Amino acid sequence: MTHALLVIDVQNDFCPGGALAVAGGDEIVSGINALMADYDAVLLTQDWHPAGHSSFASSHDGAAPMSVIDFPYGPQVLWPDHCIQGSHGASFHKDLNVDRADLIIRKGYNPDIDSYSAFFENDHITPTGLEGYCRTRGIDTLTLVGLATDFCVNYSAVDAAKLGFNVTVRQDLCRAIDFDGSLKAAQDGMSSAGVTLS
Ligand code: VGL
Ligand code: ZN
Repeated sequence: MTHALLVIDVQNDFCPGGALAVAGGDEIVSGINALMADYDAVLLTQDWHPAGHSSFASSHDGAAPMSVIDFPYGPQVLWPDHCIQGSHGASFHKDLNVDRADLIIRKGYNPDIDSYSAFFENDHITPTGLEGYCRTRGIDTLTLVGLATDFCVNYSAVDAAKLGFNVTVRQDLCRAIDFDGSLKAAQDGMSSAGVTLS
């Protein structure tokens, strides 16, 4: 077994004070750092949007942040502007042990498609390349931590399970947006996909 720790989006914009702050987002950083030594590989994701990204409410006339509209690939939540490439908000939390990471994979750079999952963009077709990286390194088991439980962690965990990886989500080292029942829906979806929730 080759076991990787996949750390999802521990970035300033998802921490208190950020543009899309997740309550308690900064509380998980020291626990994540402490886990890193136990894994064969540490992989980080970084949400990385161009200014004017199509998932931003500000890109749609009159649309309120957190409203939902139909995109060619299905319903899409319209977010406040966040994680703009090169911005402070897109940077990792200052205490995250980035030096331990073997890989930093960026996602959400395609202006027309959002990308919650570390493996596929929200069209569920366009790969990020992470699957190939994991397979060529012989990584077969993934433990996920990070932000947000109900969006990027959830989508990443479900995709990983569908791809055949053994997947565990450490919920104590994740925090949720919990928008409109999204946390419960995510937990149910992850369980059905065969993800171990611990
Ligand atoms: C995320 C919403 C938009 C996340 C990223 O990291 O969960 N959520 N972009
Ligand atoms: Zn985003």
